[in-house]
Amino acid sequence: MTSAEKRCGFVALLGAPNAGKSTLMNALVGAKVSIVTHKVQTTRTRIRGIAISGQSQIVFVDTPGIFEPKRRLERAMVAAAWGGADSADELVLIYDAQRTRRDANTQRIIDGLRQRNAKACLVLNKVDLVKRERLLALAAAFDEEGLFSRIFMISATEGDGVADLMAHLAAAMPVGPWHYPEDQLSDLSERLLAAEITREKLFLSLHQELPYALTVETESWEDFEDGSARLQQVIYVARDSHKAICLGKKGATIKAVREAAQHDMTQLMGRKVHLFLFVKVKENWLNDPECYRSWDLEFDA
Ligand SMILES: Nc1nc2c(ncn2[C@@H]2O[C@H](COP(=O)(O)OP(=O)(O)OP(=O)(O)O)[C@@H](O)[C@H]2O)c(=O)[nH]1
Ligand SMILES: [Mg+2]
Repeated sequence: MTSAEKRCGFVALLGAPNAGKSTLMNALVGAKVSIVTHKVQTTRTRIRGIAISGQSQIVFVDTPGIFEPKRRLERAMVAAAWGGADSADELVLIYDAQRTRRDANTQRIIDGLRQRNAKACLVLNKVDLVKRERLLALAAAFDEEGLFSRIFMISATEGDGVADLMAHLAAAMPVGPWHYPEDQLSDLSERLLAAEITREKLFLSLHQELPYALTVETESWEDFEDGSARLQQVIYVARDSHKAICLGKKGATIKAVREAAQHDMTQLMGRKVHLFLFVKVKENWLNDPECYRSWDLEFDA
Protein backbone atom coordinates (compact mmCIF):
# COMPACT_ATOMS: atom_id res chain seq x y z
CA MET A 1 0.00 0.00 0.00
CA THR A 2 1.39 3.42 -0.88
CA SER A 3 0.46 6.64 0.82
CA ALA A 4 -0.88 7.95 -2.47
CA GLU A 5 -3.63 5.33 -2.56
CA LYS A 6 -7.13 6.74 -2.47
CA ARG A 7 -9.37 5.93 0.44
CA CYS A 8 -13.11 6.27 0.84
CA GLY A 9 -15.64 5.23 3.44
CA PHE A 10 -18.69 6.03 5.52
CA VAL A 11 -18.68 7.49 9.02
CA ALA A 12 -21.96 7.47 10.96
CA LEU A 13 -22.52 10.21 13.52
CA LEU A 14 -24.67 8.87 16.34
CA GLY A 15 -25.91 10.42 19.51
CA ALA A 16 -28.83 11.45 21.66
CA PRO A 17 -31.08 14.20 20.29
CA ASN A 18 -29.45 17.63 20.47
CA ALA A 19 -25.91 16.32 21.13
CA GLY A 20 -24.61 18.37 18.19
CA LYS A 21 -24.37 15.74 15.43
CA SER A 22 -25.52 18.05 12.65
CA THR A 23 -23.37 20.93 13.86
CA LEU A 24 -20.35 18.62 13.90
CA MET A 25 -21.10 17.28 10.42
CA ASN A 26 -21.34 20.82 9.05
CA ALA A 27 -18.00 21.66 10.71
CA LEU A 28 -16.37 18.56 9.19
CA VAL A 29 -17.77 19.23 5.73
CA GLY A 30 -17.11 22.96 5.94
CA ALA A 31 -20.60 23.89 4.74
CA LYS A 32 -24.09 23.85 6.10
CA VAL A 33 -25.53 20.64 4.70
CA SER A 34 -27.68 19.63 7.66
CA ILE A 35 -30.04 21.89 9.58
CA VAL A 36 -29.39 22.78 13.21
CA THR A 37 -31.69 24.07 15.92
CA HIS A 38 -31.65 24.23 19.70
CA LYS A 39 -34.61 21.80 19.73
CA VAL A 40 -34.43 18.01 19.95
CA GLN A 41 -35.30 15.79 16.97
CA THR A 42 -34.38 18.33 14.34
CA THR A 43 -32.82 15.86 11.90
CA ARG A 44 -35.37 13.47 10.43
CA THR A 45 -33.38 11.22 8.17
CA ARG A 46 -29.86 10.20 7.20
CA ILE A 47 -28.10 13.08 5.51
CA ARG A 48 -24.75 12.56 3.88
CA GLY A 49 -22.11 15.24 3.98
CA ILE A 50 -18.89 14.69 2.07
CA ALA A 51 -15.40 15.85 3.03
CA ILE A 52 -11.96 15.32 1.57
CA SER A 53 -8.87 15.02 3.73
CA GLY A 54 -5.62 14.22 1.92
CA GLN A 55 -6.25 11.11 -0.18
CA SER A 56 -9.42 10.19 1.72
CA GLN A 57 -12.97 11.00 0.83
CA ILE A 58 -15.08 10.70 3.96
CA VAL A 59 -18.84 10.37 3.65
CA PHE A 60 -20.36 11.47 6.95
CA VAL A 61 -23.82 10.22 7.70
CA ASP A 62 -25.71 12.58 10.00
CA THR A 63 -28.48 10.62 11.67
CA PRO A 64 -31.60 11.48 13.64
CA GLY A 65 -30.97 11.25 17.36
CA ILE A 66 -31.51 7.89 19.02
CA PHE A 67 -34.24 7.95 21.64
CA GLU A 68 -37.19 5.84 22.71
CA PRO A 69 -39.57 6.15 19.78
CA LYS A 70 -43.33 6.31 20.29
CA ARG A 71 -44.90 7.45 17.04
CA ARG A 72 -44.49 6.12 13.51
CA LEU A 73 -42.24 8.97 12.38
CA GLU A 74 -40.09 8.59 15.49
CA ARG A 75 -39.72 4.86 14.93
CA ALA A 76 -38.65 5.54 11.34
CA MET A 77 -36.14 8.16 12.53
CA VAL A 78 -34.51 5.84 15.04
CA ALA A 79 -34.44 2.99 12.51
CA ALA A 80 -32.73 5.33 10.05
CA ALA A 81 -30.13 6.23 12.66
CA TRP A 82 -29.28 2.57 13.35
CA GLY A 83 -29.36 1.86 9.61
CA GLY A 84 -26.71 4.53 9.20
CA ALA A 85 -24.61 2.84 11.88
CA ASP A 86 -24.92 -0.63 10.40
CA SER A 87 -23.67 0.42 6.98
CA ALA A 88 -20.76 2.57 8.20
CA ASP A 89 -17.03 1.86 8.24
CA GLU A 90 -16.50 3.95 11.36
CA LEU A 91 -18.85 5.08 14.11
CA VAL A 92 -18.68 8.28 16.11
CA LEU A 93 -20.77 8.67 19.23
CA ILE A 94 -21.39 12.31 20.10
CA TYR A 95 -22.11 13.23 23.68
CA ASP A 96 -23.15 16.61 25.00
CA ALA A 97 -20.47 17.14 27.64
CA GLN A 98 -22.69 19.58 29.52
CA ARG A 99 -24.75 16.67 30.77
CA THR A 100 -23.92 15.94 34.36
CA ARG A 101 -25.47 12.46 34.22
CA ARG A 102 -25.34 10.08 31.32
CA ASP A 103 -28.77 10.07 29.71
CA ALA A 104 -30.86 7.02 28.86
CA ASN A 105 -30.54 7.72 25.13
CA THR A 106 -26.75 7.65 25.18
CA GLN A 107 -26.90 4.48 27.28
CA ARG A 108 -29.24 2.97 24.68
CA ILE A 109 -26.65 3.67 21.98
CA ILE A 110 -23.83 2.20 24.04
CA ASP A 111 -25.91 -0.94 24.60
CA GLY A 112 -26.71 -1.10 20.88
CA LEU A 113 -23.02 -0.79 19.97
CA ARG A 114 -22.14 -3.53 22.41
CA GLN A 115 -24.83 -5.82 20.95
CA ARG A 116 -23.39 -5.20 17.51
CA ASN A 117 -19.87 -5.80 18.74
CA ALA A 118 -18.96 -2.44 17.24
CA LYS A 119 -16.15 -0.09 18.20
CA ALA A 120 -16.61 3.65 18.02
CA CYS A 121 -14.82 6.91 18.63
CA LEU A 122 -16.33 9.12 21.27
CA VAL A 123 -16.73 12.85 20.87
CA LEU A 124 -17.27 14.88 24.01
CA ASN A 125 -18.91 17.87 22.36
CA LYS A 126 -19.66 21.43 23.53
CA VAL A 127 -16.37 21.57 25.44
CA ASP A 128 -16.54 25.36 25.16
CA LEU A 129 -19.22 25.19 27.87
CA VAL A 130 -17.54 22.76 30.27
CA LYS A 131 -14.65 22.96 32.74
CA ARG A 132 -11.55 20.91 31.97
CA GLU A 133 -11.63 18.83 35.18
CA ARG A 134 -15.13 17.72 34.41
CA LEU A 135 -14.13 16.73 30.90
CA LEU A 136 -11.30 14.59 32.17
CA ALA A 137 -13.61 12.84 34.63
CA LEU A 138 -16.18 12.26 31.88
CA ALA A 139 -13.55 10.86 29.52
CA ALA A 140 -12.32 8.49 32.23
CA ALA A 141 -15.85 7.23 32.91
CA PHE A 142 -16.52 6.56 29.21
CA ASP A 143 -13.11 4.95 28.80
CA GLU A 144 -14.08 2.33 31.37
CA GLU A 145 -16.73 1.04 28.97
CA GLY A 146 -13.91 -0.46 26.88
CA LEU A 147 -15.90 0.43 23.78
CA PHE A 148 -14.15 3.50 22.49
CA SER A 149 -11.00 3.37 20.39
CA ARG A 150 -10.39 7.12 20.84
CA ILE A 151 -11.94 9.97 22.76
CA PHE A 152 -11.96 13.47 21.24
CA MET A 153 -12.82 16.72 22.98
CA ILE A 154 -14.56 18.98 20.54
CA SER A 155 -16.44 22.19 20.19
CA ALA A 156 -18.40 21.79 16.98
CA THR A 157 -19.47 25.43 17.03
CA GLU A 158 -15.95 26.79 17.67
CA GLY A 159 -14.19 24.19 15.53
CA ASP A 160 -11.87 23.04 18.34
CA GLY A 161 -10.66 19.47 17.93
CA VAL A 162 -12.41 19.01 14.58
CA ALA A 163 -9.14 18.69 12.60
CA ASP A 164 -7.87 15.92 14.91
CA LEU A 165 -11.05 13.92 14.47
CA MET A 166 -10.91 14.41 10.71
CA ALA A 167 -7.27 13.22 10.52
CA HIS A 168 -8.07 10.14 12.60
CA LEU A 169 -11.06 9.21 10.43
CA ALA A 170 -9.23 9.92 7.16
CA ALA A 171 -6.53 7.41 8.13
CA ALA A 172 -9.17 4.83 9.15
CA MET A 173 -11.02 4.83 5.81
CA PRO A 174 -10.64 1.69 3.68
CA VAL A 175 -8.58 1.87 0.50
CA GLY A 176 -10.81 2.33 -2.52
CA PRO A 177 -12.04 4.76 -5.14
CA TRP A 178 -13.98 7.87 -4.16
CA HIS A 179 -17.76 7.50 -4.35
CA TYR A 180 -18.59 11.12 -5.17
CA PRO A 181 -17.19 13.83 -7.44
CA GLU A 182 -14.56 15.95 -5.71
CA ASP A 183 -16.74 19.06 -5.42
CA GLN A 184 -19.89 17.39 -4.09
CA LEU A 185 -20.68 18.30 -0.47
CA SER A 186 -23.92 16.45 0.15
CA ASP A 187 -26.26 13.84 -1.27
CA LEU A 188 -29.35 15.96 -0.73
CA SER A 189 -31.04 17.25 -3.85
CA GLU A 190 -31.44 21.02 -4.03
CA ARG A 191 -35.20 20.52 -3.59
CA LEU A 192 -34.78 18.57 -0.38
CA LEU A 193 -32.13 20.95 0.93
CA ALA A 194 -34.49 23.88 0.26
CA ALA A 195 -37.29 22.09 2.13
CA GLU A 196 -34.92 21.48 5.06
CA ILE A 197 -33.96 25.15 5.23
CA THR A 198 -37.62 26.14 5.52
CA ARG A 199 -38.19 23.44 8.13
CA GLU A 200 -35.27 24.85 10.15
CA LYS A 201 -36.86 28.31 10.17
CA LEU A 202 -40.21 26.82 11.20
CA PHE A 203 -38.51 24.92 14.04
CA LEU A 204 -36.96 28.18 15.20
CA SER A 205 -40.22 30.17 14.99
CA LEU A 206 -42.78 27.72 16.33
CA HIS A 207 -43.08 26.22 19.76
CA GLN A 208 -44.01 23.07 21.66
CA GLU A 209 -45.31 20.25 19.49
CA LEU A 210 -45.93 22.20 16.33
CA PRO A 211 -42.49 21.81 14.70
CA TYR A 212 -42.90 18.04 15.01
CA ALA A 213 -46.37 18.09 13.48
CA LEU A 214 -45.40 19.64 10.16
CA THR A 215 -43.44 18.78 7.09
CA VAL A 216 -42.21 20.80 4.11
CA GLU A 217 -42.23 19.84 0.46
CA THR A 218 -40.72 21.71 -2.48
CA GLU A 219 -43.58 21.58 -4.95
CA SER A 220 -42.11 23.39 -7.91
CA TRP A 221 -38.79 24.83 -8.95
CA GLU A 222 -38.28 27.08 -11.95
CA ASP A 223 -34.87 28.25 -13.16
CA PHE A 224 -34.63 31.51 -15.04
CA GLU A 225 -32.11 32.66 -17.61
CA ASP A 226 -30.68 35.32 -15.32
CA GLY A 227 -29.63 32.53 -12.90
CA SER A 228 -32.40 33.15 -10.40
CA ALA A 229 -34.90 30.52 -9.31
CA ARG A 230 -38.54 30.52 -8.22
CA LEU A 231 -39.40 27.95 -5.58
CA GLN A 232 -42.82 27.05 -4.36
CA GLN A 233 -43.09 25.05 -1.16
CA VAL A 234 -45.97 23.61 0.80
CA ILE A 235 -45.93 23.34 4.57
CA TYR A 236 -48.21 20.46 5.55
CA VAL A 237 -49.78 20.69 8.99
CA ALA A 238 -52.16 18.25 10.65
CA ARG A 239 -54.89 20.65 11.82
CA ASP A 240 -56.61 23.96 11.05
CA SER A 241 -55.48 25.34 14.39
CA HIS A 242 -51.86 24.56 13.43
CA LYS A 243 -52.31 26.39 10.17
CA ALA A 244 -53.42 29.52 12.00
CA ILE A 245 -50.36 29.40 14.29
CA CYS A 246 -48.05 28.80 11.33
CA LEU A 247 -49.38 31.88 9.56
CA GLY A 248 -49.29 34.02 12.71
CA LYS A 249 -51.09 37.29 13.32
CA LYS A 250 -51.70 38.95 9.97
CA GLY A 251 -49.32 36.41 8.45
CA ALA A 252 -46.37 37.73 10.45
CA THR A 253 -44.91 34.32 11.34
CA ILE A 254 -44.95 32.88 7.85
CA LYS A 255 -43.55 36.14 6.48
CA ALA A 256 -40.56 35.98 8.82
CA VAL A 257 -40.01 32.30 8.03
CA ARG A 258 -40.16 33.01 4.31
CA GLU A 259 -37.68 35.86 4.52
CA ALA A 260 -35.19 33.92 6.64
CA ALA A 261 -35.44 30.81 4.46
CA GLN A 262 -35.13 32.77 1.23
CA HIS A 263 -32.06 34.54 2.59
CA ASP A 264 -30.32 31.25 3.49
CA MET A 265 -31.25 29.63 0.18
CA THR A 266 -29.87 32.55 -1.78
CA GLN A 267 -26.61 32.32 0.19
CA LEU A 268 -26.24 28.55 0.03
CA MET A 269 -27.06 28.19 -3.62
CA GLY A 270 -25.14 31.27 -4.65
CA ARG A 271 -27.99 32.68 -6.71
CA LYS A 272 -31.12 34.70 -6.20
CA VAL A 273 -34.04 32.62 -4.92
CA HIS A 274 -37.66 33.77 -4.87
CA LEU A 275 -39.51 31.68 -2.34
CA PHE A 276 -43.27 31.22 -2.11
CA LEU A 277 -44.77 29.37 0.86
CA PHE A 278 -48.21 27.85 1.22
CA VAL A 279 -49.62 26.22 4.34
CA LYS A 280 -52.00 23.31 3.79
CA VAL A 281 -53.82 21.03 6.16
CA LYS A 282 -53.22 17.36 5.47
CA GLU A 283 -54.51 15.57 8.52
CA ASN A 284 -52.77 12.32 7.95
CA TRP A 285 -49.39 13.30 6.55
CA LEU A 286 -47.70 11.48 9.43
CA ASN A 287 -49.22 8.26 8.11
CA ASP A 288 -48.68 8.89 4.42
CA PRO A 289 -46.24 6.33 2.95
CA GLU A 290 -45.27 8.72 0.14
CA CYS A 291 -43.92 11.19 2.66
CA TYR A 292 -41.68 8.50 4.15
CA ARG A 293 -40.49 7.41 0.73
CA SER A 294 -39.43 10.93 -0.18
CA TRP A 295 -37.31 10.99 2.98
CA ASP A 296 -35.88 7.54 2.44
CA LEU A 297 -37.46 6.49 5.73
CA GLU A 298 -39.03 3.11 6.38
CA PHE A 299 -42.81 3.37 6.72
CA ASP A 300 -43.14 0.31 8.94
CA ALA A 301 -40.01 0.60 11.03
N1 LIG B 1 -21.93 25.83 22.78
C1 LIG B 1 -22.02 24.85 21.88
N2 LIG B 1 -23.21 24.54 21.33
C2 LIG B 1 -23.25 23.54 20.42
C3 LIG B 1 -22.10 22.81 20.03
N3 LIG B 1 -22.48 21.88 19.13
C4 LIG B 1 -23.80 22.03 18.94
N4 LIG B 1 -24.28 23.04 19.72
C5 LIG B 1 -25.68 23.49 19.81
O1 LIG B 1 -26.49 22.40 20.22
C6 LIG B 1 -27.79 22.49 19.62
C7 LIG B 1 -28.13 21.19 18.89
O2 LIG B 1 -27.28 21.04 17.77
P1 LIG B 1 -27.62 20.06 16.57
O3 LIG B 1 -26.41 20.01 15.71
O4 LIG B 1 -28.92 20.43 15.93
O5 LIG B 1 -27.80 18.69 17.36
P2 LIG B 1 -28.22 17.25 16.78
O6 LIG B 1 -27.48 16.24 17.58
O7 LIG B 1 -28.03 17.21 15.30
O8 LIG B 1 -29.77 17.21 17.16
P3 LIG B 1 -30.98 16.32 16.50
O9 LIG B 1 -30.90 16.43 15.02
O10 LIG B 1 -32.19 16.97 17.06
O11 LIG B 1 -30.79 14.92 17.01
C8 LIG B 1 -27.75 23.71 18.69
O12 LIG B 1 -28.33 24.80 19.38
C9 LIG B 1 -26.26 23.91 18.46
O13 LIG B 1 -25.92 25.25 18.17
C10 LIG B 1 -20.84 23.17 20.65
O14 LIG B 1 -19.79 22.60 20.40
N5 LIG B 1 -20.87 24.19 21.57
MG1 LIG C 1 -29.39 16.89 13.81
